Amino acid sequence: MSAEPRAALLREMVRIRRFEDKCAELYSAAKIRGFLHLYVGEEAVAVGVLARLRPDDAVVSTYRDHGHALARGVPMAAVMAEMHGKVSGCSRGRGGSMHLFDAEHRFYGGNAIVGGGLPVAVGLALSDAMRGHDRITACFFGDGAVAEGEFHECMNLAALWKLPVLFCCENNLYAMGTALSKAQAETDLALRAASYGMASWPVDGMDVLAVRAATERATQVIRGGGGPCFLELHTYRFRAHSMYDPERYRDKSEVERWKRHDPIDRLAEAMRADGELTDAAVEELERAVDEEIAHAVDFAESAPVEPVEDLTRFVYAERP
Ligand SMILES: Cc1ncc(C[n+]2csc(CCOP(=O)(O)OP(=O)(O)O)c2C)c(N)n1
Ligand SMILES: [Mg+2]
Repeated sequence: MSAEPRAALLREMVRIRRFEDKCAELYSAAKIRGFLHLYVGEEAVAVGVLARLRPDDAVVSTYRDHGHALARGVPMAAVMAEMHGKVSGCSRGRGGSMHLFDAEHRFYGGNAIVGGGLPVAVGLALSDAMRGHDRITACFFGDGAVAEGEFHECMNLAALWKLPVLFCCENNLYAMGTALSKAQAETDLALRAASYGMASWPVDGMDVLAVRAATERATQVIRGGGGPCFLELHTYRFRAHSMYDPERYRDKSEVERWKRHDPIDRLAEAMRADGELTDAAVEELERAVDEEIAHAVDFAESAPVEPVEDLTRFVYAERP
């Protein structure tokens, strides 16, 4: 792979990482409220998958949705304003961190319900199939969602009707404080997906190039009419489940071990080894990203809140 796309993947992962570091800081300062689930450590998944989707494909996310939204192209300022609950946010400040939404980018939302995005994704794909659109819906969800009944209903219908869904299972080994092996009898999630009769395979989710290549292969199958595909992306969150989690369920040494596979360092090291990345280029990248973040924070802090008289709007669809 040439230097240019690798630089773009690196830039996107650094953008997500530094954006979320800023969010954690703003949360501690009570500028951002509600729940906050960070994606730190898992950036290669969103960036690698979304690098191979087309603008007219659809994306469905989880409550850990900042990385998916940014990698999809939802403007950072609109995401930051949403985190602040401001009307200029991508969901008019009504959703917050867990409910980023942007129809223009076909980003059909974060979702606070574990597994809740799966039926939305299958419905979007069914709609595309019925209308004859050559479009894919990528659906991100965690290992925890595999224990939900709707997961199995969705896998079955998508396979039965050969719907164009790319199932992206972010297996970070934990659902809140419960280890996968303590909750699920069969922990090979790609194997379980295969039992529904769809192409599925495990992927090193800490390697953005591997994720990108697997997505390329899966989208070829789906666009070729082969029905849905399932990627089990092995990844790890470096930070707590949410900002309230004391992390008593895992050893610090386990976290440190996974940090040695940091997806950003891994790509940067490969690029350095090939003479594609210098210290000066890293500095410039971080400076540009920090400038974008500072602009997003200014935009969010100075944006207005929803006027009180609008508070009952959007509960039901408005008549034209
Ligand atoms: C239907 C439902 N059950 C329980 C919860 C509470 N809950 C919030 S996050 C979570 C863990 C989900 O873990 P996973 O799907 O692996 O995603 P991760 O947080 O690891 O990204 C649970 C059980 C919920 N939000 N929705
Ligand atoms: Mg998980």
